[in-house]
Amino acid sequence: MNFPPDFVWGVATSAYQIEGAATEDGRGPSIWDSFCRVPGAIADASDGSQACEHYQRWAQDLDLVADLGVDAYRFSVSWPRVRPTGSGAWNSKGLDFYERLVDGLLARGIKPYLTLNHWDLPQALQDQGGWAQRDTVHRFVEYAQGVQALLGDRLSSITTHNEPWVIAMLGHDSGIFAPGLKRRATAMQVSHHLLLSHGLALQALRADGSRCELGIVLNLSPVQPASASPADVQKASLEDGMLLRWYMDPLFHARYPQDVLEHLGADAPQVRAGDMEAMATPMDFLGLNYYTRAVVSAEGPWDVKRGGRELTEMGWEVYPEGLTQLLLRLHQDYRLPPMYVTENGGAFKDQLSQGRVADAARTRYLTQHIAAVQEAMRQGVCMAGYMVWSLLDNFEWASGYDKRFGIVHVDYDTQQRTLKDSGRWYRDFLQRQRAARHAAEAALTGD
Ligand code: PNW
Repeated sequence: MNFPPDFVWGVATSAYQIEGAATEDGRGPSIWDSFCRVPGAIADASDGSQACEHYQRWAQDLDLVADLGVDAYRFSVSWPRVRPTGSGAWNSKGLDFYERLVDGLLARGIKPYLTLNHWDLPQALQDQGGWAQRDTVHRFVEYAQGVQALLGDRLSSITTHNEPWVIAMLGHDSGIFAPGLKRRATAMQVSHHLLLSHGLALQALRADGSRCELGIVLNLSPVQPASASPADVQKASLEDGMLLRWYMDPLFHARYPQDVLEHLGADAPQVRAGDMEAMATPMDFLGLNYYTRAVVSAEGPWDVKRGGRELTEMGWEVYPEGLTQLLLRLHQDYRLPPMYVTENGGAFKDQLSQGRVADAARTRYLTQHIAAVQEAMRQGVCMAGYMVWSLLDNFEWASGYDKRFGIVHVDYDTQQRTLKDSGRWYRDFLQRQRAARHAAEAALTGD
């Protein structure tokens, strides 16, 4: 497989899933700290208070990232670590941590890709209504400006939000994620405020002289009808509207999709003059997290199809051609900046035995999805990079620690890290990519 020489290869993590140190050095509580205390919310009744102890072990973890030979590391900042109540005083010890992390990446020759909001909203802001409140939009813009003022000169990339659909729908409609609310109208207002805060943050960061690539990360899937029946086809089209067009249309066409607005009726969000234009502020990149396709039928809620295909431990179907389909469709329907796959990977039954994790299924998953990206590029889609989810086994939200996505195994008793076979494969793959890159450059310069 040959990719362009400037294609960015990476690995990804997020703050609440790996850092631990939930009460250290002045970090304030986040909505995930609170949600984890709700009985039954987390499958194994765990939380992120210790996780991978990355807050203490960051230097060792960055050595692992460097050993892989990636170009970039995608991580997120914990908002309540750097501004404990989301407004008011900043926490210098929290800021120091991210400064050490970013400098540590640069010292190892790795590009820092920073995400501002990977779900861990300060609880104090939730107490005032959270993302359903328009004020939170302005608190987020201040947060973005504060982080850029400190780190912007050393970052390659800033993502405003990770997966606004998940925050809105899983957090405020089904309620299976923090803050655990179950009201459609609230969820849609939250999605509006996330998109608005994204656009206003981009404007503010640019006004402050940003030198980073700026964008957003969406979780998208092709949404397919379970059968050719008109009812299933119609349902699939509506779910595609809720998942993909609800975010892509405002970001790129400054409008919400009409069919979804009509379906929502009174649950549609309150929109003020100027909001739609702000949301469509041009981006430097679009990030996509891809795991599987969605197959929907008129009767049931949407589901992953269990059509004999391999399922991961999450119950998600392994469906790499869906990634090619998705990228081609986006390329056809929108005028896009370069895209990254900012997350892709799987939870599999890993067994650590004699210092080795023989996770052939994960290696196969990654190989097939990287090939799917390449196929889209061959058909003309502009792709800037690909990142594996995840560097480490970590706190998998409502699933707790039982589901492991890492290419590095974590023993939660000893905090020992072990590179899995998939991690070795990724390292070797990247080495071959680099060798091909050098050969191509040598051919160009004629030596
Ligand atoms: C993403 N869904 O979450 C997140 O960005 C990661 O933090 C997470 O660990 C990873 O995927 C694996 O789950 C999602 O149900 C969680 O559609 C759930 C869904 C999608 C994305």
